Amino acid sequence: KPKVFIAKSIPAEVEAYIGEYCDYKIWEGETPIPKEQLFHEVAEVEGLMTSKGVVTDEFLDHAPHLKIVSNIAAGYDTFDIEVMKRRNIIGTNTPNVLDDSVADHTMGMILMAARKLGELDYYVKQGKWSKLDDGYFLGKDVYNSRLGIIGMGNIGEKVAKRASLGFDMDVVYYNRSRRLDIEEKYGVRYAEMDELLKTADFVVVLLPLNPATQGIIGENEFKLMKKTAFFFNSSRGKLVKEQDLIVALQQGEIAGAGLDVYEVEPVAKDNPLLTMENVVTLPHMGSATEKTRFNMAMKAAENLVAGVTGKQVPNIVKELK
Ligand code: 8YV
Repeated sequence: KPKVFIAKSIPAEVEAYIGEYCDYKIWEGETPIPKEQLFHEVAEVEGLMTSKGVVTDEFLDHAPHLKIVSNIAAGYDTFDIEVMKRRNIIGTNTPNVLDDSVADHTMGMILMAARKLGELDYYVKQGKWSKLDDGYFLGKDVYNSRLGIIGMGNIGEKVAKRASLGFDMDVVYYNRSRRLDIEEKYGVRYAEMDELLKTADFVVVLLPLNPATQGIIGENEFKLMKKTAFFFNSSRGKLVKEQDLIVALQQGEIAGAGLDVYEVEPVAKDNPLLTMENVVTLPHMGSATEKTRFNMAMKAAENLVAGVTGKQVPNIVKELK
């Protein structure tokens, strides 16, 4: 059986499936696995399953037999695409299975920030609810407001559907290409980036991270937004110049934010974002439901097994096809 290494714990059923076809080892320690340890573990293997492993020349020099890196995530910004192309390494992700969970979570962040749900929860738990005066903790309505979605991919579509059909939001989106199918299905409208930023009450970025999108949101974008608007990021921290976001929040250029992702993760304890009451800070949990994480692991396992047994690999990322 081909040797594979699994760099994080996975459900027993997924492990059993891999065991049918592969001679496997699973990393049981803290994730991410330390780099030197990973280099050691991949010396003999043909397949690696990971969610955080950075695939570079240095890494591949330690994995001379490697055929496939199966990423347990939709995002694959950890892949150096040029290096993988040159060295003929298969790279896969887990598309589709997490879209609804991430969209639910994104709507949750929007509601949390707009209606101050986190603050209210904390207030009650601290035993402060003796009387709740009218006029305290007043939020902003989500329904009937305008949502601007930057990036209309699979997750963008699911957010657009919820916002438009469920929350009566006026949804505008910006994307490299028009998505007429989504416009028609959910009554959403394409807008240029400037118009979106200038008019939306809630702006959410749902783009993949790559050299073209890194730092796509910064000072200029926050300046264009309404002072009453909120900014959300459920995709990748590096899409946003985080220092510019901090300044925009400090200077009142925008009203608040909701973040599941950061430039550096885990976020540094002294990051000013963590002391701002108008910022919802979550620990990169968009896909984290039992069912979705199971489905992601299973999909990644199917990719891994196909890659090391010479079968057709279902989810090769588009840049490597
Ligand atoms: C995480 C994600 O990677 O799918 C993605 O791109 O960002 C998430 O699902 C998750 O932490 C995987 O472990």
